[in-house]
Amino acid sequence: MAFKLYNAPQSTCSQRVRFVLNAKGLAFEEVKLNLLEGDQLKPEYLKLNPNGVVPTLDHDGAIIIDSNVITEYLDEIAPPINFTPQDPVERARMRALMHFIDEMPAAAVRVPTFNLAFLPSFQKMESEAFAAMAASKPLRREFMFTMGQAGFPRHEMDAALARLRRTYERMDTEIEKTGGPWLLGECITLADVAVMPSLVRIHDLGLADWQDLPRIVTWFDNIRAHPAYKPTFYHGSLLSERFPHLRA
Ligand SMILES: N[C@@H](CCC(=O)N[C@@H](CS)C(=O)NCC(=O)O)C(=O)O
Repeated sequence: MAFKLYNAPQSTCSQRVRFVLNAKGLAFEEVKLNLLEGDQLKPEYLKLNPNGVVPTLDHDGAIIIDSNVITEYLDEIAPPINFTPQDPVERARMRALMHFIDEMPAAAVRVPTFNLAFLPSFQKMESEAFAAMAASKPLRREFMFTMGQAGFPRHEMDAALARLRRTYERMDTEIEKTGGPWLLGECITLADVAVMPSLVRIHDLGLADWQDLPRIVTWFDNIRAHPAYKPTFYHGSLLSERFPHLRA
């Protein structure tokens, strides 16, 4: 089996897939796209992924897109290390959480990410070049225009951080219900993998506000101690490692 992963080191969606590949011990060739330079919008890449986003998995020529779809695919084709419960009801719970995660933290985390890390690069662009780049994004056109070159206003940042806070509270409730330490109980699942990069990102941006939720503190320690964590977050995967202004 040959795997080629089109992705970006700092991309939270890519980090989900790298984590599962690493956990399963599957060797993969990594094609790194420069998202700020628009590699994801080039015609040859759009043929693979018409959404113009990473990640994209090429498995022996079969093209699979969307990070949660890719992680489920990997779990189906590459046992025995498994991130999906056997019981259909538990499996449904995991998938419901994955939908919640894509709708809430995965979407919300883009606001502080773009405002704090990427905005300075966009502010250096001529306004016409910025508008053309934003307009060329199949999935994120409106997001880019809403941000503009002035950045998201304070109330959008606050709303995004509130949605993230509600995510930690929801995770806390799930862990309390199942007995933890993972979201669905004793075993780590794709739901934990799906939410992990959002918490890592918020922590890296210095915005983590879950210290009053000990179950989340433990969950975060546990996921960072997982053997797949280090190879997934190689140097350059954290925004603070790539953007010196974040460290200042
Ligand atoms: N639902 C997609 C979302 C992928 C996505 O938003 N990827 C981001 C990086 S995490 C991206 O490629 N952004 C490029 C851009 O905004 O132009 C997935 O989970 O794969």
